[in-house]
Amino acid sequence: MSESQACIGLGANLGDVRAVLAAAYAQVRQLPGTRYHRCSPWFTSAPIDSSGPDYLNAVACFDTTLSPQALLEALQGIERCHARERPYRNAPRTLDLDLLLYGDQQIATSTLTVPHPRMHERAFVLLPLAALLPTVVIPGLGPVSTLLSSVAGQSVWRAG
Ligand code: PH2
Ligand code: MG
Ligand code: MG
Repeated sequence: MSESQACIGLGANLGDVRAVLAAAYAQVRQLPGTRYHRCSPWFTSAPIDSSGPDYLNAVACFDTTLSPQALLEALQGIERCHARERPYRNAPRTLDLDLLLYGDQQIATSTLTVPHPRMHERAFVLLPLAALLPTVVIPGLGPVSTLLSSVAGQSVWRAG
């Protein structure tokens, strides 16, 4: 079966974010059909188009034989384990797991858009992604290093 490199964004700003993100990442590492897991450093940032406390974010990547849709559903299952609620768009959340990249594929279905449609506008995604995969190219958008310059005004700092 063919294997692709997937990148996911992890984020949270409600509750015990460090504990929940650590537990969620451990669950991601256990997903069937995934191997060679790597995670960026953790970053803190103020909510962008959202509200509540500061967010803790990271990007993880791994090789997987799961299809994009199967991976999306697995990530949503982990979100549900951690009491993720969706009362309104961009509401503060106990856990957010976003499928950012799936190999070099561009996907647009009713349930999934890859690359994630707003990832190139968000320093809290691009900085950890660049720390993990400095030469990655976001399909249709360009190298992460180039995209970073357009989000230079957003304040994101390495979590202590
Ligand atoms: N996620 C959002 C909206 N805004 N802001 C920060 N700083 N970090 C996030 O993860 C985040 C956000 C929607 O998923
Ligand atoms: Mg998100
Ligand atoms: Mg999400």
